[in-house]
Amino acid sequence: MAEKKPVIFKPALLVVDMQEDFCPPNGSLAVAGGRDIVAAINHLLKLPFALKVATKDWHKPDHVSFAVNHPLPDTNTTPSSYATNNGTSTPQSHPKQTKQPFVDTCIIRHPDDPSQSYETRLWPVHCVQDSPGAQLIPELDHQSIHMVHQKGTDSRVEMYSAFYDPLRVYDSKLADVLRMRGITHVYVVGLAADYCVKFTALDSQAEGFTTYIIDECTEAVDPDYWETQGKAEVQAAGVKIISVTGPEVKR
Ligand code: VGL
Ligand code: ZN
Repeated sequence: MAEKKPVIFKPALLVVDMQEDFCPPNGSLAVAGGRDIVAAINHLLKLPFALKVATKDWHKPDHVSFAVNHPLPDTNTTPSSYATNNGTSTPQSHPKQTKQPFVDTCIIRHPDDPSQSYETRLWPVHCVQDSPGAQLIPELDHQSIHMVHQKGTDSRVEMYSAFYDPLRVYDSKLADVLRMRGITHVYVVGLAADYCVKFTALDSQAEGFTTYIIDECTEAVDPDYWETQGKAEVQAAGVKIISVTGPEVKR
């Protein structure tokens, strides 16, 4: 018989990026159905998780993931023609062209070791610190949240995970927070399934927490990718995708 282990179960709920910019109707990076998962999340927030954390994507205006921060080489004018505007108020002859959100990508390099790099998708401006779009949606049960945890604050790196960026240039110390409180299991919900929820769950599992994504409490930017590939990717890493609806129990 297997040796008996002591029962330790101290679950945390991570509510990822339930912010205006990720929700219809006005979010700059709105995920379809993003607002509709809040009722199920609020149900979970009423339960006695040992720790309930809401994360916020919290970018400065110069964040590397904003497509507008990636100018294209100018083809119509000489490079100096609108760079400084010569100190006058003459309007620019044409707007500066930049990379396009959702379609273009950029390469991000480790600031101290350029040999380490990754390619990442570019986005519309979203979740700028203290802007209305960065606020948690008002429908969320704010009273039940113990702690708000900011991510994406280092403009040099993309940070989908609430723990750290892919090259660990920036570490939000979330793993320390969870360990300090003796958390054993982590339940991840929120937006978006295929980006911040996915990478937060992968890092949580890798940090040693038994990690779950709750299916009804997340929505994807690209639902087709999430259903056909994304779920299998996180499951292959040990993350469990669970459902909190039904069966109809007879009472
Ligand atoms: C997210 C894209 C860019 C997310 C954050 O919260 O899933 N997606 N920044
Ligand atoms: Zn972001």
